[in-house]
Amino acid sequence: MAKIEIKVPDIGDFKDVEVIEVLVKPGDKVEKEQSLVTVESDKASMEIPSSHAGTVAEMRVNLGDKVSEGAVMLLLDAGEVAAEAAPSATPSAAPTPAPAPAPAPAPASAERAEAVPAPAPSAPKSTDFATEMAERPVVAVEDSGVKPHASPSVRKFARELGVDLALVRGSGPKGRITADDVRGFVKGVMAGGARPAAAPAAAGAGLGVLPWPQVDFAKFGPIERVEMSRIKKLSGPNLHRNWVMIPHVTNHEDADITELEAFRVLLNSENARNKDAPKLTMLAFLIKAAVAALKKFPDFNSSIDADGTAIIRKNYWHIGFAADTPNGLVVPVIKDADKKGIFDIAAETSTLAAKAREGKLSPADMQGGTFSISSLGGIGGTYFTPIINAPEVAILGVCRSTTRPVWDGKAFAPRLMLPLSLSWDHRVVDGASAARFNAYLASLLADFRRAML
Ligand code: CAO
Repeated sequence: MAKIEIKVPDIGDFKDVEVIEVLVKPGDKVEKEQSLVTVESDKASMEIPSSHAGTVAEMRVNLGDKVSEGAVMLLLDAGEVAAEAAPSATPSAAPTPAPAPAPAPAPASAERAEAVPAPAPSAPKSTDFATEMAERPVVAVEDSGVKPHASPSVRKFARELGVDLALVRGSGPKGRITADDVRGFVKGVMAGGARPAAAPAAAGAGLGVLPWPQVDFAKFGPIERVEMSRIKKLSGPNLHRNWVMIPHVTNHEDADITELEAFRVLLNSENARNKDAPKLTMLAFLIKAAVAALKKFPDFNSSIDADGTAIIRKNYWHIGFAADTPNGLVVPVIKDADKKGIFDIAAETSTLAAKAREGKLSPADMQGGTFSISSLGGIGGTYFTPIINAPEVAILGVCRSTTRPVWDGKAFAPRLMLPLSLSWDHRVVDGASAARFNAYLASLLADFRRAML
């Protein structure tokens, strides 16, 4: 029987990366594209699939080994399937996959999303191995310490069981959560035992809520089943966790942006003939103003430490902004927004928003955020309650500005008012600070010269 060497394909930036999980053993039957091992760099982890179907004859990698493209992972007795795939008598020769395309885009990071979904769920499902590689979720490893440490397959397993990994104590190396830990957790919950606490908010009893209603909707009328996009499937559990685990409060405020909007329109009209000048958006001013407010109120630019006993203030200001895409919500991040001018920020938000819509954001585009802004100003609405993008502790929601009569002490004057909604984590911030933050932010937008101070 032909033995085929199954090698590590082109996995982009993953070079000399550690094997953190071996998912098969000699004698196992594997399907083409079944995951064989998980590798992890300092930034992310990825499962490597098999390029062929067959039976594992011999493992060539062990836990802890370092591998790069071309390393032989295992030998496969490929039988007839392989004979067809590799008609030359040469043993080995897993096909060399084409270079993996751009890194899998878009974790819907209203979490530093755990898994980064690949784009374009509407595209026909590819059977091409290289494309499959590119579509595999890359799991971003966050540096906050809050994120549970687990391989993609364990995350998938936990998702299937509806287990929040933040609640599971990892028994693997460096506290990594294994599949057995997830099983043990489920058994513990089913037996009514105490939950093993891991994350700061994990202690305490379960929510004890009723099971989700199971309804046969077709009994009541015609229905249509629409599969969720990958981004939605991945962002949903993150949003749910953030909503359930963070004690959210939202403060609302109105900012008088009459002068700022006039200034923005003036600058855009001055630059109308300059093709290289980016269009200035209110979002760019908001990002700059938010940085100034975060500098004045540093607790809003922080995260809770993994053990829940300290606040990690960040002396960098990376501002995420929610971008609406055909496949769902993603949050690209403007890094070092404090060091950039308004025109640069406007250009970067425009580039990142376009990449988001095309499903081309890389994991790096969405990592490291310290505070987020969700602007619905181009769409409408008055106020809303944005969900905090953990492990951040606050998020600013912005709605459509409207001209309203505002009392100036002597008379009503028409003023352009921008509704701001700040959601904040009550474990870190209190209501008075939030009100001060909002009032300060509004004062900056009312007189933008103050943002330069
Ligand atoms: N008030 C009034 N008008 C506003 C405004 C505001 N607060 N914000 C933007 N506008 C106007 C813009 O000036 C622009 O008008 P013109 O074309 O006449 O100049 C128009 O609305 C469209 O703006 P935009 O939304 O395309 O651009 P933006 O820079 O303001 O926002 C982006 C970019 C990426 C934030 C936006 O496209 C987007 O995706 N928003 C949705 C975010 C979202 O889904 N949040 C919800 C998260 S919770 O599910």
